[in-house]
This record gives sequence, C-alpha cells and structure tokens, in this order.
Amino acid sequence: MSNRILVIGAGGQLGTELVQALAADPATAEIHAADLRHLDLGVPSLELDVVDKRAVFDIVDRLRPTHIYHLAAILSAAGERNPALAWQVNLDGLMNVLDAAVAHQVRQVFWPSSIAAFGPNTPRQHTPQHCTMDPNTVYGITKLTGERLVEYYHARFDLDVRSLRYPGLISWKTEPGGGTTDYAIHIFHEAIRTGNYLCFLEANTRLPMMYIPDAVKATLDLMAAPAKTLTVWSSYNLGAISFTPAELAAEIERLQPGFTIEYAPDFRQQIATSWPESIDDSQARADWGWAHTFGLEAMARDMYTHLKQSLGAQVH
Ligand code: NAD
Ligand code: AKB
Repeated sequence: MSNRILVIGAGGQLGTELVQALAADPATAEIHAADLRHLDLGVPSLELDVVDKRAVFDIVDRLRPTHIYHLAAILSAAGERNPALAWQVNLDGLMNVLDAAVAHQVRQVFWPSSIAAFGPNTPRQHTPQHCTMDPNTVYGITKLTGERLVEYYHARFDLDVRSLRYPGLISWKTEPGGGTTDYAIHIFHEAIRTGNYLCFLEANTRLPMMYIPDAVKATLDLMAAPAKTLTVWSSYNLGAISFTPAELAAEIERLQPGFTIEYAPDFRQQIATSWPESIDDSQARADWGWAHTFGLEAMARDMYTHLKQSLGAQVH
C-alpha cells in the first residue's frame, strides 16, 4: 500500500501528534499537513481554510489523497464565544471535505466526534454507544450533526468515513485549542511554572479523558480495521480514564509536593456538567480490539516529565 495522506487541521493538539505517527508508518508514501497557517511539522505544509469549498476541492484534486484526516474544528469553549464560526468550520467544513472525498474517490476519511455530542439527558455513567443525545453547546450540536452526516455519506455514497467520539485529550507538545477539558492540560503547565493552579471547573467534576498516545493509537487502529468488522458508521464511543480536578491535583501533588489548587468555576462548568462522566466503549473493544494503555497515574507521570523537560528547554 502506498498511502497519500492529507491531514486538515494538522497544527492542533491532535494533528501535531497524528502527523508524526502517520509519517512514521511504512504504508505512508506521501503526507501533507494543511491548516490556516504554515506548519513546521517536518512534512509539506499547505495553507487551507476548510470553509472555502473551492480551495478544498482544488487541494484534493491536486494531491489526489487516498486518505484524509479532517481534524479542523472550533472546540466547545471557543464555540460558545463564536457559534456562527463553529457552525461554519465544523459543519460546512465537514461537508466540503466529504463532498471532495466522494468526487475524487478518496479511499478513506477520518473525522472526529466528541463526548460533547452527548447532552444533559444522556446517561452520565458508562454512557452507552446508543442513547439519548441532546447536546446543548454549539460544538456538541455540530458534532452530533456531523455524526449523522458521516453515517449518511457512508450509506448514500459508499464513502468509507470513520469516526471516534474522543474524550478530553491530554498532551504536552501543543497548547490546547479552546475546550472545556483544557483544564487537565493547563494544570500541568501551571504546576511546573508557578506551583499553583486556579481551576475553571469545580473540584468534583468528573469527565472522561485520554492521554494522546492512546488517542493516536485508537485512530490508527480504527482506520486499519477491516470494514466488515465495523458495526458503527456514525462514531464509536471511546474510553480510557475518568477523573475529577481534585483527583488529578492529588496525582500532581505526588509528583510535585507542595502543589496547590484553587477553584473558580466559570461558564465551562455548565458545559462539563452536561457531558458524560465515563464512557462504555465495549463496542469499540469488541469490533476492532480497542484497548487503552495509560491509566491516571501513568498519564500524569509521563505528561509531567515530558512537559517539564519541554518547558525547561524553552526557558534555557
Ligand atoms: P485544536 O483546536 O488543537 O486544533 C484544530 C486545528 O484546526 C488548529 O490547528 C486550527 O488552526 C485548525 N483550524 C481551525 N479552523 C480551521 C479552518 N477553517 N480551516 C483549516 N484549519 C482550521 O483541536 P484538536 O484538539 O487538535 O482537535 C482535533 C479534532 O479532534 C477536532 O475535530 C476536535 O473536535 C476533536 N476532538 C478533540 C478533543 C480534545 O480534547 N482535543 C476531544 C474530542 C474531540
Ligand atoms: C472540548 O473540551 O471541547 C474538547 C472535547 C471534549 O471535545 N476537548
């Protein structure tokens, strides 16, 4: 197989890591990283606004990718600040990519959904694959609509488009992109920089989370799975760890004695409270063998160690 890959929204938290993993895959013959701005990821970079339909079609026509990973999005907290932009990027952008993929017979597309597709009437513990979904953020509404769209394009146009409902992703190579789960990254930065963190969620707000190597692995595993083994063409539930700010703070305190946390919940508290606390991902485990690697303690240790080295390197 010689895959020609286009990653759109490649400069973000997930894209930065996924591009590296895809570039290292022997099946990858060519990879291009597209974003609003030029990127230095060690692969050819393209400037692209995914809302611009003609630009999306031109790039797909020119590069003829076999695979598109479409990651560009406006996340939950940023979306509440600009709902119209979230709608345009998250849904018009998605349709542009899906239409270009159908028109140019792209072999596979990946597009992420989120735990934000669930809402206040969703069962919050061990949230099932199929249940009530009534998101009340514009981001969540675009993710649920996107799920319906990708399933429709699979059924109607036979497009092989696959999706995961990622939990909050934790990583150290980039700053987070404007989500509600960003606290779980900010807390490490502030612990290392100042020894204290003012958290925008309440101490006992439990949310599903995942360390980035697990998210990258899940993405590659889902894309590699034989189509006939898949039973979900909207978006797979995906779980790993669930914890509260207080539990994460206790873990960081073990790594850095004297670390302190205070709480000043803001508008993101209401968003978090509308999302699941934990995810039932048994369908993903049964269909394509999903298994996570990092628990809370291992994630916190690895994240703390790498971020400390990286921030130290920036200071000196
Ligand atoms: P991010 O905000 O870090 O990165 C998104 C990237 O998209 C940015 O580099 C941004 O410049 C780019 N972008 C924004 N508008 C664009 C446009 N109009 N055209 C082209 N590029 C544009 O996001 P992320 O955390 O890397 O998330 C990637 C995907 O995973 C998104 O679809 C997101 O909804 C989903 N997801 C992320 C998380 C998480 O915790 N990070 C959780 C669930 C789902
Ligand atoms: C956000 O908080 O908006 C994202 C997500 C869970 O989709 N991290």
